[in-house]
Amino acid sequence: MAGMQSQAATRLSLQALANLPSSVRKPAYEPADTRIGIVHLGPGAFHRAHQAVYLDDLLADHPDWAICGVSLHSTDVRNALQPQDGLYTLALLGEQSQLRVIGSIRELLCAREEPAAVLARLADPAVRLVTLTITEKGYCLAGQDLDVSHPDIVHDLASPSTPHSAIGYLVAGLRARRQLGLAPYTVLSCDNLADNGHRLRRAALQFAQRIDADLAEWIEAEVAFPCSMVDSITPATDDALRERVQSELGCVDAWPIQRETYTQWVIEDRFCNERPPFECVGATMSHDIAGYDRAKLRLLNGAHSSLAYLGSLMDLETVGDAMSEPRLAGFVGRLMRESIAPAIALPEGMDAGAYIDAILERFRNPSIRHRLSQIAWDGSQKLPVRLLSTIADALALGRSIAPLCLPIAAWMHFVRRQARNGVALVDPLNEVLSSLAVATTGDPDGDVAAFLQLDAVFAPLSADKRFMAALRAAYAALGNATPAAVTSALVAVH
Ligand code: CS2
Repeated sequence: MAGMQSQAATRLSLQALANLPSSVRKPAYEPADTRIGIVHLGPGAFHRAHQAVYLDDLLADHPDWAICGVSLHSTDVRNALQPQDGLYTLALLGEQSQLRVIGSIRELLCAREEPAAVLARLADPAVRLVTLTITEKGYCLAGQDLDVSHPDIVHDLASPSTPHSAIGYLVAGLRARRQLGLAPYTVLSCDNLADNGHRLRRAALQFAQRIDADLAEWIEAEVAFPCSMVDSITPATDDALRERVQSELGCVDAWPIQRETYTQWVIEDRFCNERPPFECVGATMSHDIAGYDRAKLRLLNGAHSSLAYLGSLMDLETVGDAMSEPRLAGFVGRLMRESIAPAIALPEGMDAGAYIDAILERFRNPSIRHRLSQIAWDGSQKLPVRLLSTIADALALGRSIAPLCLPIAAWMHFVRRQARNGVALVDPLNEVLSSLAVATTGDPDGDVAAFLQLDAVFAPLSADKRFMAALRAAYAALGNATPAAVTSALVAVH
């Protein structure tokens, strides 16, 4: 027993790898022998559960594509992983759950504390690719354009050599490379935004134009911003995972992560510098990914957000719980089949029915506890790309939008409930939303009109009379938003 206790206190590290039990899969290469070829902005759980795993598969044969993970503001990831030589454990949650140690992140930086080191990496000729998972809010967009009133952008435009935002860093790095006569890196967005590469390119160009017109021209001509679609359900780390990992590894991992076994990465094959042979490790290289990203965002993520807000009002805790509620599960299945799929142009050859069935099966995965509260974060950023864009397309096609408005109305009730209970929202618009919600009275006309003032969320739909009427009806149908009232609304809507 004494031996076990002292082992349990050991930290995961390169040295500890040799002593891990054989049931735990380890990197098939010497992490110390790899070289950094990618800078990744935003090495949170999703990146570490998804892209870093594809690279971990690749490094054995292609050792010059290791990752430098850069957090823009928080020191948490660096402080957790640096003492572990960048190693961390991934739990794959399926019928047979497996633990795997990932070694592809070889350097961790926090830009706020080490800006010079980040800029030096971006200017390193061995870095040929910059990838990003900074979530919707990290793009600092207002609609399709760069939000030049965003405090980080205001700062970066005034001091472009000491940026705060991801856009500021991307452009500062490109500027340095141009000055040094180096080829630019490709910029690959891996966030849940339709046309993510195009949006990022537009924002970067708008930023560059304001600081240096020649640089903007160079970026426009020389830099590729391919789009990509990423998919893997990644529930946040909890104590149960930490304990399981510690007991199976026999050593401490400060920040293990977990995800379902399913994973998909579709990448537009348009790079301006060398790229890793992603196709060798299961990613799909494509010349046109538009369609894949829309289908995934609007079907999977649209359904997820619907479950999150409706399910939270029903006092349910996880996606699994929500899928066990026949009325809610039935509503979401119909929403995808009858309201979302017919309103989008699906990629050629995609069987919508099979795709939807597979998503519902993933949501029912009994090995996963994916909290609705996690999915409910950042609603103001997620709803426009996940559901409101489908509503706009459905209106253009003259289709009914009543079912699509129910989750939007549920979000409003959810925001209202959190404000009335004094629970802070996890959302960049938290303050605006809370003061708006506190002033609501429960009257559908007044409340919906107040929410529709939020241009950042509702433009360009806010003035559409059909949308206003359908949203008011959905808001009224949810009544006082108790579980019983939500259940009745779910039944009545279709
Ligand atoms: C989820 C996504 O948290 C959320 O908003 O909808 O993280 C979802 O699990 C992934 O996009 C699946 O690929």
